[in-house]
Amino acid sequence: KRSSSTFDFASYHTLDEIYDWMDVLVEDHPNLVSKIQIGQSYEKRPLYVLKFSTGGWNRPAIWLDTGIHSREWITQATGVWTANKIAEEYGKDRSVTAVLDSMDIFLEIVTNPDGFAFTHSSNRLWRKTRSINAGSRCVGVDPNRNWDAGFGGASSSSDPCSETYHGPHAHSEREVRAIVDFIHGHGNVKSVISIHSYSQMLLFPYGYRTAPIPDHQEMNELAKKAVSDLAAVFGTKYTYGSIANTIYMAGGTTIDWAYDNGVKYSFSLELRDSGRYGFLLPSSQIVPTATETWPALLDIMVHVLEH
Ligand code: ING
Ligand code: ZN
Repeated sequence: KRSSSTFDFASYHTLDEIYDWMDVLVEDHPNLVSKIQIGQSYEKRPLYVLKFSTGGWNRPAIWLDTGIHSREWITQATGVWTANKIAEEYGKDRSVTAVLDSMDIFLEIVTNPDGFAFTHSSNRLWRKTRSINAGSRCVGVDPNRNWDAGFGGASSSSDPCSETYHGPHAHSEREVRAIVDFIHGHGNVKSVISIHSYSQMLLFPYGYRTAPIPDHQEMNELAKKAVSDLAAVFGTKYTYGSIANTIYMAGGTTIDWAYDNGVKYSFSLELRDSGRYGFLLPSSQIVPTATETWPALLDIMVHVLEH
């Protein structure tokens, strides 16, 4: 019988392998995990989200996404490991159990499946979606510049050939629109954690302006604790702070949109490494990366639960 826990978490996998594994995880934990489809990609692939829930109706929720930039393979791999960890630790780990006794967790592992398929078939370093741009030979939109928050601002381009092309209008990409509709439709999402690589950072709004958010101090303290607990595992150092102050100003990003749409605890992680391997992080670092990220994610989830 296939089992979700005997999957090879220490290797990178294709889209089909990850989608098949999601079904096995659901089979193994039918009272905790379900799979929902929130939409379709530009190339008509299903957009799947794992829902971790112990019941209730429309409980306060935490949204996690990995792989919105398809070449950031450590993020989808960390998403798989984390999904398995949540399922295994419920009823064992006190924090996971407390979180899931009151809240739901939604996790979209392959947030940009067209791009991810393309990184396997054609171009390992593909970042964007795969939508065709009218009047251009260049393909794709940067899905972390496509959100309706400072859309068209800093570090985004109106050139369809750019890696940071913001798209023809906000939420033009189905992969982005599906999340917007899901979060609005849900109405009770308290936290969005959008996971990228690489640079080893924990970021919070804003990216489209330099002024601090009203919740800056609380977010900064939470981020400080999260990176400290991450570093305690293997000594990996993360910097933290607002997007604009820590990495660069950027318009149209996921977490600025989430924050401006009522999701107070909006964070982005930039996972390993700090540039030696970059997007081509060796698979031997998957389990260590996911393992050290876990306490940081739990810190945020427990803080959300308690506030
Ligand atoms: N870097 C991010 C980018 O989209 C980032 C940096 C992350 C900005 C989160 C805003 C929010 O430019 C990578 N590597 O994707
Ligand atoms: Zn990214």
